Amino acid sequence: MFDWKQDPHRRFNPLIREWVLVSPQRTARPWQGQMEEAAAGTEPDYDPQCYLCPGNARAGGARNPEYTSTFVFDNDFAALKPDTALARFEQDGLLVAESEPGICRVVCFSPRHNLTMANMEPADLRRVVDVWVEQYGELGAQPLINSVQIFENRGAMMGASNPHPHCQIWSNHAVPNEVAKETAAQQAWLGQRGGCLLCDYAKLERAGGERVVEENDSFLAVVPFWAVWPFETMVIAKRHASGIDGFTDVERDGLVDILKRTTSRYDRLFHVSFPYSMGIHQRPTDGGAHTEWHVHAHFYPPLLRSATVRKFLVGYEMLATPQRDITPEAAAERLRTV
Ligand code: H2U
Ligand code: ZN
Repeated sequence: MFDWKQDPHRRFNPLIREWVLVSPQRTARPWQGQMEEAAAGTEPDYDPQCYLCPGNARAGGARNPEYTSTFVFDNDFAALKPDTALARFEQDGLLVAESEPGICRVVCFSPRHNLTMANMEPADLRRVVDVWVEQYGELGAQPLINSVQIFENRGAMMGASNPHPHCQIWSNHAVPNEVAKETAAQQAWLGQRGGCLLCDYAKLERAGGERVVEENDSFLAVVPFWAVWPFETMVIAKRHASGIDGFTDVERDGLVDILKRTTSRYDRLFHVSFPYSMGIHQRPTDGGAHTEWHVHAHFYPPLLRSATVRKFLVGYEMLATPQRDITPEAAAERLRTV
């Protein structure tokens, strides 16, 4: 008899139409790596060296205003530039390149250097959500911008350059790989089943409850059935909306609530300010209605078994397919108990 809790199997991710290998039997294997607790960081309220704190100089020469809530600025070292001319190169179908115009911004969540989403006041985090909606609208309305990616790198382990609470927004002409895959999968689902993939998925997860970590009136946080990272979660809007601009006032507050609850659980799991990359996926801003699109956020945290022991996507995963040991059901259970 096959045991889904114990025996190796693969699971299908319908959002990107790729597989992940699950090997629960390996959670019993011996571990001889490090297990120490991370040093508890005590960051100050204000850091004179921080290029994001109010009033401080940035590396690019600009100086931040004495801002008191959120602060948005164009990235001084932007990966994309708005004045890039459209160009295409192709040789024998093998050498293909396209120019990529775009706009990159940085959003400071708070003037306070030592806060995180988990410990910000809900009203202050609500201001951040409002800024996300404003930026999505403003950037997406520009003719050259067809995709707006809001994302947060949290923690040195994920490459964040600074603990000051902030996120980045990269908006560009081409729809990036992950968003393109999710667009195609959601379009196909709508075409074949006549409904929304994530509305259907959210309904199924709410009915079962096994992978649900948090829930409020407007949102669900689940460890997806097809999760790759050990404690990966997906925050799904319960009501169908293609982007954050479709959220009501109540839903924006609901998003604040679910983000705070989910990141607080993360912090309690290994008693550390939990590192992750988080991003909001929503409809491309290419002028299409994109009714197939269902807005959601992904949390991809690297930690595996302690504050310092992380999962690597190497070896078989680089060459073949991603793999996990702890099942998504077991991960959800652990997150629910902290
Ligand atoms: P990360 O911590 O996620 O790397 O984001 C910080 C961003 O801030 C990064 O993209 C930008 C970097 O280019 N930055 C500035 O725009 N001005 C500065 O003075 C330093 C860093
Ligand atoms: Zn700071």
